[in-house]
Amino acid sequence: MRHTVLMYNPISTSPGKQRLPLSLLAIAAVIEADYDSEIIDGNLITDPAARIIERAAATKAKLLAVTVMPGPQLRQAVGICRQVKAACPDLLILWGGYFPTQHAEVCLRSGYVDLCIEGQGEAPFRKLVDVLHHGGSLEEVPSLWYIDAHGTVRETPRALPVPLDNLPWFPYHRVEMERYAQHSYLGNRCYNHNTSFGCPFACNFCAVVALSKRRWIPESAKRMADVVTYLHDKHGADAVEFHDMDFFVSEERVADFSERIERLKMRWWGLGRVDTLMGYSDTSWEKMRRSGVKMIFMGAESGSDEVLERMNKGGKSGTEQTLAIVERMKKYGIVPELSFVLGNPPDPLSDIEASVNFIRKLKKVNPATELILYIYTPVPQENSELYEAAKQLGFKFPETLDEWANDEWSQFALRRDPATPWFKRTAHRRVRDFEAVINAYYPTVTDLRLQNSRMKTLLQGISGWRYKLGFYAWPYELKALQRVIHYRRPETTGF
Ligand code: B12
Repeated sequence: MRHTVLMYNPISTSPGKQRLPLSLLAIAAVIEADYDSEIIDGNLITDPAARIIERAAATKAKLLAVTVMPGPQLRQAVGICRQVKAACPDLLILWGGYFPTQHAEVCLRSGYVDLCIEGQGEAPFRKLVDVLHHGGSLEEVPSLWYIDAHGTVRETPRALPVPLDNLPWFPYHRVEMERYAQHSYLGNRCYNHNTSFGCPFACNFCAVVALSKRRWIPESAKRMADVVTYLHDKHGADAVEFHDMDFFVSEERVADFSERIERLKMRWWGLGRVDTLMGYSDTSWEKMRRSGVKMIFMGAESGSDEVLERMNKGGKSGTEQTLAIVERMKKYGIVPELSFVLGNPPDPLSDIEASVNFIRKLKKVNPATELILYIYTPVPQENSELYEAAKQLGFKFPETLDEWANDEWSQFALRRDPATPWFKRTAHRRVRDFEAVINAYYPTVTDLRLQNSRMKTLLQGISGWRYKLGFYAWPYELKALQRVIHYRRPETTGF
C-alpha cells in the first residue's frame, strides 16, 4: 500500500498571480517513487484548513509538510496549522524553507509545529518520511529540529548537499499546471523553475546564507534545457522565470544553456550578481540575448561603496560596476532590474541620500533600469556587522509564532515599512516620496498597461518638474494618480 503525504503551500501572492510551488514540488519529487503526495495550495483555494482536514481523514496521512517563508505565507501558515492540529492531533506537522531554517526553535515551541527541516530539503525529507512510515529514529534524520521526550529541542547535523542532477524531476502531474501559467511582460504562458540551490556569498542582509551556508549546487545546462523544453512542448510555456538564488554563478553553464534553448524562441528572467555578470564575455552576453533573456534582477543594494562593504557584498561589488552593467545591458536590450536595501543602521538617512543620487545616475545611463527599493530588515546571521548594529539599537526578533503573525511583524517581512528602531518616519517618507516621483517619471516596463500608453506620458509630464529639481516631498498628486491607475510596483509581484 502506498501511503499519502499531504503538503501545503500557504498563500504568498494575490489571486491569479500564483507561481508553481517549487519548494513542495522539489520535496514531493524524492518520495514520488514510493509514496503519494497531495499538494494543497493556499493561493488557489479559500479554505485550506478544511481541505487539509478533509484530506487527512480520507487518506489517513501521517504527515503534513508545509513550506514557509516570512510574510503572508507565515501568517496564513500560523492560523491554518493551529486549526489543523486542533482537528487532527495525530497528524504530524513539518515546516521547511526559509522561516523555519532561521527560527526553528520558535516554530517548535508553538505547540502545533512538530518538526522542522532546515536548508536543502530533499535528502532529509525522504529520510524522515521513511522513518515515520517504516520505523527508525528521528536522530537518523539529518537537518532536523524536533522536541525529544524530555521536552528538549534537538537539532541533528546538517545533511550533505545533494547535486541537483542526482534528484528526480519535479512531479508536475501533482499540480494543475494550467492554473500556474502566468500572463506577464515576459509572455502569455510563463512558468517558473529553479535550477540551482544556494549562493557562494555571505551578504549580511540576505536570508539565503542561513539556508545554503555558502554552497552553490547547480543543475547541469543539459537538464535545465530539458526541463524548459518539456515546459514548452508539454505545457505550452513561452516564457520562464528562474527562481534561483543566483542563476548566473557559472558562465559556462549559462552560455551552454542559452545555446540549447535558442531554438525554442522563449523569453526568460533570472537573478544574478552585478560583478559576476560584468565578468561574462561579450560572446556569452550575445548567446543569452539570442536565447531570449529579457530582464535580469541584480542586487545593487546601495549607492555607497562604504555601505556595500558593511553589507559584506564580497566579490568585486561596487557602484562603478553597477553603472557599468546597466550601460552594458543597454547594448543588448536586456533590462536591468536593480534592488536596493535602504535604511541601514545606524544612519539610515545618509545611506538613503547616497542611493537616491546614485539611482539618478543609473537612470541617466540606462533609463530602462527597473528599481526595487527595499528597507533593511535584519536576518539572524553570525558575525554580521549589520545584525550586530541592529541588536545594539534595540532590535529583537519575536519569540512566538503569534507575534510573528501580527500586523507589525507581517509588515516587517514585506521590507517596505518595517518599524525597526532606527528607521524613523522621516526616513520612510523620504524613500516613498522619491519612489513615487521616480516611478512616475520612469514607469516600470513590467506593467503591460503602461506600455506606449497615454497614461505613461501623463505620469511623466506631471512628475517632470519634481524629478528635474530633485524635489520629492509631498508628491500627493502622483500618489493619487498612481492609485487611480493601479500602478503596479515591480516588487509586489516579484521578490
Ligand atoms: C518564489 C518566491 C516567492 C513567490 C512565492 C512562491 C510560493 N511558494 O508560492 C512570491 C513571488 C509570491 C514571493 C513573495 C514574497 N517573498 Co519570496 N521568494 C521566492 C524565491 C525567489 C524562490 C523560492 C523558491 O521557490 N525556490 C525554489 C525552491 C525549490 O527552493 P526553496 O524554496 O529554497 O526550497 C528548498 C528548501 O528551502 C527546502 N524547503 C522549502 N520548503 C520546504 C518545506 C518542507 C516541508 C521541507 C522539508 C523543505 C522545504 O527544500 C527545498 C528543496 O531543497 C525566494 C528567493 C530564492 N531564490 O530562494 C524568495 C524569498 C523566499 N522571498 C522572500 C520574501 C521576503 C518574500 C516576500 C514576503 C516579501 C518580498 N517582497 O520580498 C514576498 C511576499 C509578497 C507579497 N505579495 O506579499 C525572501 C525571504 C527572506 C527571509 N528573511 O527569509 C526570499 C529569500 C527572497 C530574498 N532573497 O530575500 N516569493
